[in-house]
Amino acid sequence: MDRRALRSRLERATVALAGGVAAVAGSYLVVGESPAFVAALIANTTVTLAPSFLVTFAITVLGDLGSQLAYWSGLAATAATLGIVVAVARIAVRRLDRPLAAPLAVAVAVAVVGIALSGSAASAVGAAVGAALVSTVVDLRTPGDRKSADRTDDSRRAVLSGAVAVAFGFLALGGRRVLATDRGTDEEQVPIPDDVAAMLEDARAKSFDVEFLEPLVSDHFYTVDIANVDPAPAREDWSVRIHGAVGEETTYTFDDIDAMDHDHRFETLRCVGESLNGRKMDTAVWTGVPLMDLLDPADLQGDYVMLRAADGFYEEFPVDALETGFLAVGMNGRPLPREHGAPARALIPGHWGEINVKWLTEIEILDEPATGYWEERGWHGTGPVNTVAKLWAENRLDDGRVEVAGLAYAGTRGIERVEVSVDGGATWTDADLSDPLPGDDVWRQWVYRYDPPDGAHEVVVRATDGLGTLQPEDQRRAYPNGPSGWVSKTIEPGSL
Ligand SMILES: Nc1nc2c(c(=O)[nH]1)N[C@H]1C(S)=C(S)[C@@H](COP(=O)(O)O)O[C@H]1N2
Ligand SMILES: [Mo]
Repeated sequence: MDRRALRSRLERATVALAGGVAAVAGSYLVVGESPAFVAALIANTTVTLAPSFLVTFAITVLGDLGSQLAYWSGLAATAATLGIVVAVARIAVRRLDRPLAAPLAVAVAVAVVGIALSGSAASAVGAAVGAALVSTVVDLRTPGDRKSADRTDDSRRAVLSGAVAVAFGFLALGGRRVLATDRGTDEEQVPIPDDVAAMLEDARAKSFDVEFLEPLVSDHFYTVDIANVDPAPAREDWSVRIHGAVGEETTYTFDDIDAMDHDHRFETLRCVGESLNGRKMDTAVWTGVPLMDLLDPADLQGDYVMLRAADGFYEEFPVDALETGFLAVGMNGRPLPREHGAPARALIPGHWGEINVKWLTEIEILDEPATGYWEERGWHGTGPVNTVAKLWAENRLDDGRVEVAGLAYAGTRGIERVEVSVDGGATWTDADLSDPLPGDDVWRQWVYRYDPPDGAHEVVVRATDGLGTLQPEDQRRAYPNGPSGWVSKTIEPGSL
């Protein structure tokens, strides 16, 4: 291929890709990051189809960066897909000597594929307008210029298409922000019920006054899920179906749940995929109904249960664990936020986070054990959590002492004791524990203050659970059984 032909191919590819990018931006402008977003399907499918070693690497090594990468590769794959659609449309009408043939063909083709990807006409129209805009601008020429298309023209059009796509992308980002704030969120205006306010106050009062230490009700609650674009089922459309090995198949709508007696409970969640001293462990006050209130009328007849969700996630575990389970519809006195599973999620006390299924849609009772989403990928994350004492705060006090503090958690076994060593594990002293919050599955804070030796020294922390069991010392990585071991850190008093 000569250079001229190569250059013109590159130009066509750039214009097509720019069209794809503008299509993604156009859809975003109209529907935002909702399930109707044109990138949602591809972004969510790539995670599910990705090889499990890659997903494990992303979770355990890259953490939040991994989710960001997954999200952006989903956007890029969608832009590339729509770019191919743009290219095909432009090639199809190349020989028609009509000024608007290319933009029109692009608009129609992107709209059709956009509907297929998003199921939303509005989203598809946004995408079509974005792609057609790029096509229109690059085809604008001065009259009589037609035959003189040369290589300067090629590169000019390529650069122009890129510039239009980028400018439109920023416009969509900004425009979306304006549209979103305009509507406001009614949910945030709902007053916090008095009983929840009292629980939050209790947690505040029992939290130590230690700088950089997370309070007993988390300021920021972590999120982990397989959805790159979270589901957003409307309350009116949501229901949870109880079926399988049951005497009586039952379905509850949100109104049905709303009409039942609600409880509030403190509960801690921890992800099996976090690092030993990681931050994927948090506590909230949850509002909802005991799962058995829904399950009793169904007459359960199997020994296992599979929970299924609107994002295609599913987890299986022994049915006994449902006995203390909870269907949460509220968090810290507000309606359950979208990223934590609105309108309703399961809470299964004492177990790793993954079976606390968000956007819950089905409770299927099984006679035989089955395999959940993460267990298919090699994890063992459906059982009780490992005991841990995190070291999250290291401060130098005015009087020269060092203050170390953190949170300890052992699921429903509870935390009885936390010990600290400031000499690498040779000698141990008890840390102070925060007064326990009511509830069977709640973490506790610990704090310890000491006169530091000169220079660097190793601080080690270990917890004993409510059964009197000291946690195992050996440090083990998250995969596949969840992190375990004593947290240790080298502290240099001079640099605090
Ligand atoms: N539907 C659904 N529920 C889910 C997940 C998911 O990917 N999809 N992730 C699970 C995992 S691995 C964890 S650790 C917890 C995290 O809950 P959070 O995001 O509210 O902190 O949700 C669990 N529930
Ligand atoms: Mo998790």
